[in-house]
Amino acid sequence: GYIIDKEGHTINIMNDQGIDKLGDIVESSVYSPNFQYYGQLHNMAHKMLGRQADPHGKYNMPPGVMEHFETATRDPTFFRLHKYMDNIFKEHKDTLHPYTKDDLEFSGVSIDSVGVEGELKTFFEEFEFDLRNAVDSAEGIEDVELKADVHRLNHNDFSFVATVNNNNDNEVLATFRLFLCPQHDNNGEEFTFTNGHWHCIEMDKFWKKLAPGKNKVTRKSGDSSVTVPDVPSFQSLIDAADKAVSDGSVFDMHNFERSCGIPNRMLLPKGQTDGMEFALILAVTDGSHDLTHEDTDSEHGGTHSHCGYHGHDYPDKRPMGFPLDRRIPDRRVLDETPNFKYTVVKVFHDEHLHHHEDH
Ligand SMILES: [Cu+2]
Repeated sequence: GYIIDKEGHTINIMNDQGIDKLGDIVESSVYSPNFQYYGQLHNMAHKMLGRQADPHGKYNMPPGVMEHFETATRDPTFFRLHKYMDNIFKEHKDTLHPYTKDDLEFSGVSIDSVGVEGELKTFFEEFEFDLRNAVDSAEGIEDVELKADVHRLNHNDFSFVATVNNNNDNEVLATFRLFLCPQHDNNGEEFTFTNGHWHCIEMDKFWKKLAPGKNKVTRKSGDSSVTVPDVPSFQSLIDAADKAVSDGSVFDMHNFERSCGIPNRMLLPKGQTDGMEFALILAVTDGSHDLTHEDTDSEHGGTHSHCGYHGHDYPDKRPMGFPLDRRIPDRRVLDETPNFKYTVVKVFHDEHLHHHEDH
C-alpha cells in the first residue's frame, strides 16, 4: 500500500487520503508524483483498445470509438475496462480497516424513519434535441431548423423524507448521506452487506441543522447534489436573451450554472415493471466534524458530491462514498448505529413512451 515518488521516496496510501493519491497516478492527473513511472493507465488503455485495427499508425486510421468520450460507451469493452479500473480502487479500499462504531456514531442523533414521497418510477421519453447551433449560419441566409428525436431515460419527481431525532440540548449540524443499493445481483442472488456495499449509488449529500427534538426532513430529487438539470436548448437561450434585450430585464440563467454532474433525469436507475428492490440507506453524520466550510446553509454550488465546489475546497472531509466505501465485514456495526437507517424501496418502470414537454 504505497506509491514511489520521482525522488524514490515512498508515499503511504493506507489512510483516508490514499484514494486521492491512487487516483493521481491511475487517472493520469497532473498531480501524479511520478508520471514517468506510473504513466497514465486509464487513458493509455482507452488508446490501446481504440487502435487495435492499426496499432502502429501504419494506415493513418482515424481514432477508434474508445478514444472519444462521446462514443466510448458504444463499445462493450468500455465497461470491461471501467470495471477493471474500478477494481483497482476497490482493492485499495478493501485493504483499509473497516469503520468502527466510534468512526460512525453521531452522539445524541438517531433516525426514526427514512423513505420516499411519491413513486419511484422510470420511463423512456421522446426528446427533441435542438441542433440549430450545429449548422453554420451566414448573413443574408435564413436559419435552418434542425432537430433530432431521441429516446431517453427519465423518472417522476420524488422526495426523500426522514424523521431524525436530536436528543442533544442544542442545535447540531448534520450531514445527510443517501444511497440506493441493489438488493440482488445480475443472477438474482441477494447481496450480502460484505459484497453489496460497492454497488451502492450515491443519491444525495447535503447539510442541515437539527433543532433539539424531532426533525422532519424533506429533500426534493431535483435538488440532489450529484445531479444537474437539463441544459436549455439553443433556441430557448436565444429567446431569453432577446427578451432581456427588448424589455431591459435580467438574463437569468443561474439555474444552469451547475454544469458538472449526472443529468437529473438519470438519478434513478431504470426500474422494472413489477418493481426492482433497492435498499435506501440514510447515514446522518456529524457536520461539525465533516464540513470544511463556515457557511452551513450553503448548497456549495449544487453539484458538490461528484464535482466539488468551484473555487473552494471539496466541502466534505470524509472520503467520497463514506461510510459505504470500506468493507463491512460485520453488519452489526451499521445495524447498531442509531444514526443509520435503511428501508427497502422499489423502483418501477413504465413501459409507455412519454413525451417531453418543457424544453
Ligand atoms: Cu475510461
